[in-house]
Amino acid sequence: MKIFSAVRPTGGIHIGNYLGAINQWISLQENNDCYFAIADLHAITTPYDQNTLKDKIFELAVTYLSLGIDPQKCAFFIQSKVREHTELAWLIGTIVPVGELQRMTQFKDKATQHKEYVNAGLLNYPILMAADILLYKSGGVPVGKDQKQHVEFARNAAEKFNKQFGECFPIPEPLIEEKQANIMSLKDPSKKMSKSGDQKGCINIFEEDDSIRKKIMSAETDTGSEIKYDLENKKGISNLLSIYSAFSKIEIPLIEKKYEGKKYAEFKSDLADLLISKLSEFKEKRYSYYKNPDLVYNMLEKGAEKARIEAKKTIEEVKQKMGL
Ligand code: LTN
Repeated sequence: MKIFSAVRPTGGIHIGNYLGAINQWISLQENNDCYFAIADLHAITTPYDQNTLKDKIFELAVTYLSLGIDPQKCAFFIQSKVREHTELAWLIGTIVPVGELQRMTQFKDKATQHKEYVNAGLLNYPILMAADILLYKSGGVPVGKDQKQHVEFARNAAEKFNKQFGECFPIPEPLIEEKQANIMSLKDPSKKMSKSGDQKGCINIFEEDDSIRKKIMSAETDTGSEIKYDLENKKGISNLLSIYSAFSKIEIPLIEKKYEGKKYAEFKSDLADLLISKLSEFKEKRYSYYKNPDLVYNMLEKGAEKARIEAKKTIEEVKQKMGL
């Protein structure tokens, strides 16, 4: 299946992000025709710093490559380097209703968050996203729940285009991983792990070893002493069990068995060892890419070349169908 997804270049990826979206991309690239983009054109619709945008894009590219995005298996590129994205966005913009754009929840949220910066690009964000997806005639779009409405918008646009100008686009499906482990804050296991505000509860994917150990050892646990998955009464231990399971690929009941009669501290110490060993591989890769930025930019350019081939074909077809 043809797959498209993208991520905005905002800093810092934590283990929750890794176990969520990124892992899904990494498994999809094995058996599908995947296009993965760094959505820099979307990033500029909210306030940003033009002096650091390039660094953020580079950091994101390095992060995804270090975690396992393989440019041999997918097209991994920077959105703005394939100009067909903006071209198709214009064309699609002429067939979608303004009312639908104004009703999008992300638009309303961001427009309230940044009252001084409600630009037309922010309103048109879903159009560009639909163009991203449709440009490759994608059938599947791995996204988080928050982006479902945007994929819905792309589906409507595709249907409308097909009806008005003749069959062209497959109707893309959102691929939302429902059974994904929800990784919670280590400090407050009733909240999602998040990099903003909650440094102690959050483990970055490139976190230093000492810091990983410290954060895991001081993670909030519950009263009692049993190492048992129980989301009602033992949120802290349950969260640590989820993390252990996700990184070791061992089912939770088997982990519970292994730690029967053992103390929290022993379990935590083993979990710290596990994370340190898993994340060390990512850190090594990151280091090697940072030493060789040309290699990274080369990979991204190769990805863009691959993407352009498909993109050009779609644009030609669309223009011809629209009578241009
Ligand atoms: N809006 C998305 C990023 C994004 C995207 C896309 C996702 C841009 N274009 C196309 C899926 C398909 C976000 O903020 N996560």
